[in-house]
Amino acid sequence: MQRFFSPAQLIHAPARELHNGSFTDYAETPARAEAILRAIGGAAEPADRGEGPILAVHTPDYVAFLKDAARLWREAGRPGNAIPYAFPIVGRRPLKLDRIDALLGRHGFDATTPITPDTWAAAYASAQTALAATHAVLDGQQAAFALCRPPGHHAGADYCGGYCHLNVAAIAAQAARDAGMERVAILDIDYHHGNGTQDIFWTRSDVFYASVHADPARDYPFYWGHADEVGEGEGRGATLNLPLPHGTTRAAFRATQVQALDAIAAFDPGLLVVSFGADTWEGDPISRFALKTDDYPLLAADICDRGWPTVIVMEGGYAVDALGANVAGFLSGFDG
Ligand code: SP5
Ligand code: ZN
Repeated sequence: MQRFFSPAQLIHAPARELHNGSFTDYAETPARAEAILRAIGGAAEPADRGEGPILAVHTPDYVAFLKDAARLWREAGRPGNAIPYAFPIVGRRPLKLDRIDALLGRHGFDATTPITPDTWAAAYASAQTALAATHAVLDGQQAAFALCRPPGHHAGADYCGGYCHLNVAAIAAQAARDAGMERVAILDIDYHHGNGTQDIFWTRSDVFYASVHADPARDYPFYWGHADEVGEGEGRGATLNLPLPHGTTRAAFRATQVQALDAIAAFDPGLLVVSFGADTWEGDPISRFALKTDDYPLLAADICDRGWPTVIVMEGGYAVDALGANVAGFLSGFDG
């Protein structure tokens, strides 16, 4: 399987994140990507396809914000990385404020996603990596892997959050649509619900979004991913949420993924994007499922067996020492 990664993705390295009321080490570290890269034996550098495919998903205001935020933060006299502290909760007017703290809250939904002077360049490279894998599949490969990092599925059209800045799965899916693929499906099997991906395609019938994730009644991102969220307008029925309880092991996860795959089969996509997170692993430091390393090849084979041309993009997974084996194991399920 072709694999893509750009070294520029490593330069985003926030020092700390707000966690349970204190600052702790940032969980989404460059070491994650390095561990995966070692385990899969390297990856090809993506071509640069420019900002067009990013702006096909994200708003110009938001892209400008990602580029400017670290500079505005520094100009306001702040040390360290930019982090929001005030948020315009649902119902606030869309004011044209330019104060850095107002912008951070307007374009971010949590305080765990710091922006550094290198965030834009790394997120841009992560998006190019997703696009390279997408074009490999559009050009005839059966499957390709994008070692995306920073990840993407918590990022919406105009907001960041959950360690995500640009929604790489959405950028991949939209690029496939723009290349003429009529129906594209996204299967999200990260531990967390992909709220950004859901929001981006919420009212659309051409991109089906199915997610297996920790019940948001108990777990981040809380406000999205409940089973009764099915899309709206033309998108009604093109969103499928399958929440699972803490402690979920292989049998329940696999059966639920089959449910998602059956719904995707009914949609009949020409291309599948898999948002793959290894934070479903039993030892993940911030998650509460109990999948084993041996489960990943099997879960991947269930996806592979459906026969859809498949782009795999990397999302979460924070047990750095186990990450390489878990990701390499998942990819091996596509080689069978
Ligand atoms: C892509 C992805 O998996 N994002 C996950 C975001 C989860 N954020 C909420 C949990 C924050 C836990 N912070 C742990 C800090 C450890 N130092
Ligand atoms: Zn996750």
